[in-house]
Amino acid sequence: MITLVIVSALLLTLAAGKPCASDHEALLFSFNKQLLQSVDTQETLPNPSVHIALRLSTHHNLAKESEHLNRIKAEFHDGIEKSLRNNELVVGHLALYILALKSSCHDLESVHLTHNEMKESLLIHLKKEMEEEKQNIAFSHRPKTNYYQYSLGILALCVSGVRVSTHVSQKLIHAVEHRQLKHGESLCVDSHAVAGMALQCLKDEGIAVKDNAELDRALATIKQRLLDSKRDDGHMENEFSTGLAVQALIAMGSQMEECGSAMEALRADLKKGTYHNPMAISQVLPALHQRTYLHLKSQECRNENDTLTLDADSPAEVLLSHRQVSLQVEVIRSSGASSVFSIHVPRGSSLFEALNLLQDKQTGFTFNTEDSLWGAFLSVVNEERARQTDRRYWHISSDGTSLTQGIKDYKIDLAQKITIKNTGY
Ligand code: B12
Repeated sequence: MITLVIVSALLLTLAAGKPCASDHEALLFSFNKQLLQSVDTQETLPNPSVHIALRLSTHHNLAKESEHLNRIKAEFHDGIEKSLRNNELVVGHLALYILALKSSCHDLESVHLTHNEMKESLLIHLKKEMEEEKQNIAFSHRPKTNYYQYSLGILALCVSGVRVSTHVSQKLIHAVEHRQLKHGESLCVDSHAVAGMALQCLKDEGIAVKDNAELDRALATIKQRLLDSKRDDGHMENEFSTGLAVQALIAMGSQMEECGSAMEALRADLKKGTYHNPMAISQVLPALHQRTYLHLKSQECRNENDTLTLDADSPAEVLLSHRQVSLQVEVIRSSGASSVFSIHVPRGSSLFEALNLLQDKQTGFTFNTEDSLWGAFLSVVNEERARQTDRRYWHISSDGTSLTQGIKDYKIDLAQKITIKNTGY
């Protein structure tokens, strides 16, 4: 009897010591399907982050994945060339594009960007943009895009086996040390996670950096900040940064117990149905498979399990409640002038639907959005544009708490006051 108790206790301890192990195969399989479903519609633009997550998964639908890659090579590629014509930097999109091609073992040298009547390979172009970003950091202490994208750039070059200039990597190491990886006002867990994977890749690949000891210090700092961001419920910062944070911890060789509670939190989110946005799913799925972007270095694309199928039934229609909730919308312009609008909206409406109803009422409220990989980004309110080039954006909060989702994902379930404030970052 005593032996039985000891053996059971031992088994439990072993299971608890392996909390990163995926014991929820069925849950994971259906989450995987949900992501595949999102690429099966022509309505949304092809998304390289989604492609990477599908390719890092255990089960595949090779035909759908190949179709999706072709759409990325056509439509997403065109989008990058269009941005280049508008003289915009494309570091983040280009890095994800390269990683997506790598994830499907596609020959990178066979894909070129046409810019100023010149044809350039993706990696050469990314190297040039990273040099430009490095100059931006030297002159204005930050990249033109942001450190999240700068880190993705280093990661894509490193994973593709391309040498990263020591000046480029040094700028990221320095930024980590000087707490410059921010999201709005606070330290950005997502950017730390991507920076961690990028710097770990340099270390693993033996790519020369200015000072090896400083690289190790930056990696230790990142790891500590990720662990410090852990909340009581296991999430690291929030539901949408935890996936990347876990990926980074795995990549940095963390012990299982360091990410166990975060993994549990992700599984609980899955059960609750927290993730609908394909971009959010794409950042969580690899972690649940215990895979990281660093695995793309050795991606082989051979003998893959091709059993992921789509369900025939269409997604259930969301029925809005007849009950109305009252919503106040306060707009604070860059001058500080504020105006408040009131409206009743069906319970369960998205903030986007609510803002549309408010706009239709012609009370003087208007808004506009821009497309991004995360969906609709609120860019213009009451004819005032918060320009990213001026480092401004419309920050959104509800009853004083910053929203952790965008206007299309955030649902209005209770009466509340939404504040939309033109803010510098
Ligand atoms: C940098 C960043 C910002 C910057 C973007 C400007 C810049 N040039 O740096 C600023 C500070 C403006 C910002 C604002 C917001 N952000 Co933000 N942001 C990021 C971050 C760290 C990187 C995005 C990026 O550059 N991606 C790389 C390129 C390749 O992809 P991209 O999609 O084309 O990039 C653009 C969009 O991501 C867009 N963007 C940035 N944030 C958000 C948020 C939403 C909801 C949308 C639709 C678009 C969007 O800006 C990027 C540059 O143009 C991500 C982290 C992550 N895990 O992705 C969070 C992240 C996307 N943001 C998030 C949030 C919540 C917001 C805000 C809603 C916060 C708020 N309460 O106001 C606002 C957006 C409000 C609005 N006006 O619609 C969440 C989204 C989660 C979700 N479920 O939707 C993330 C995942 C962070 C997190 N873990 O909480 N963000």
